[in-house]
Amino acid sequence: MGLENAYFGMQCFWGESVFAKLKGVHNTRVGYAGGKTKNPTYKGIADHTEVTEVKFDPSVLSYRELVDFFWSHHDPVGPRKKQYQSAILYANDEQKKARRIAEETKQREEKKHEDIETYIEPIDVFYQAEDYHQKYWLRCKRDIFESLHLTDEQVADSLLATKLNAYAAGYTDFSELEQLKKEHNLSDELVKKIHDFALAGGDPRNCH
Ligand code: MHO
Repeated sequence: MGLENAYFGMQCFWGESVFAKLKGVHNTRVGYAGGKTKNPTYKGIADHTEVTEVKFDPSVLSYRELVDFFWSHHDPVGPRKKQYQSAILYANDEQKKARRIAEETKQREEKKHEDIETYIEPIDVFYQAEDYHQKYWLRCKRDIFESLHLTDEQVADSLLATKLNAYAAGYTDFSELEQLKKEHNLSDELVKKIHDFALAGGDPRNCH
């Protein structure tokens, strides 16, 4: 299965959770990209933007669909500082072709709103952000998170963490939760907690 990565800046990268709603998304990770400074950190982000890396299966979900989803799930009107600037960072030739889609849709948006700040560039290096930023909303649900016993690597890089992070942010399509339960032997109690929490609307601004 040939998976691809796509990179988007949509303000605070804790919003990575939104991509897990899409079928065909296998993982999300957050990091810094779009600048020239080497080894940025959250406190020393320099000229980089907070970016979500979306790992997806192009036979299920097209890059064009992802770009449309990007436009409809954040506010591209700026100006903001570079850290939170809206951005499309394309990763390969196919996506470069799709760059035209990004630019055309940007022109369309510009007819509707002034000051669209979105920048469109090839990705150079994606610097993975600190562990505490990965799947932020899932980490916030300490009791659920701790009972999963995931390593930091599994948090940054697994379908389980990607989907559960969306439920922690209030996603309520539970059709995939049963499957995850089976695959990962999640207890009834844990699944009920995830379910109830998502139905309550998530708790994203009330962390720790
Ligand atoms: N401090 C802001 C943004 C965090 S994001 C990782 C907030 O609490 O929403 O830049």
